[in-house]
Amino acid sequence: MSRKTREQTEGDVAVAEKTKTKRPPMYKVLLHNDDYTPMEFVIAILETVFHKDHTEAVSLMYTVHFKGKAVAGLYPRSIAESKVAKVLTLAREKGHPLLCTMEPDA
Ligand code: TYC
Repeated sequence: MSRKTREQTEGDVAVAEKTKTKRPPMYKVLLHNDDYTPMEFVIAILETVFHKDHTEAVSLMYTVHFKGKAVAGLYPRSIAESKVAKVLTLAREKGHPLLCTMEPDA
């Protein structure tokens, strides 16, 4: 059996620490379909909150409309929480029932 040198072990620790600091756990932010939120409002949310261009926003809105839900973005936890809160605040201000949730990525 071979044994690691101190340098190799320190290298492993450095790699582990680097991995931890550079790759936080990621969360999917999902938009859910409903029968009342206007399509144009969902498109505007995708453009303003999730920084999609207009073509991608329209496509994603239709994915939600026809399939029930879709991932609007993938973010570290605190950013995902902010996106969800922003979407819900904007939707409720306009009286729309739009649902936005987050879940761990895999
Ligand atoms: N189904 C809605 C309609 O027909 C549009 C819609 C799309 C609502 C996406 C929510 O996340 C949503 N007006």
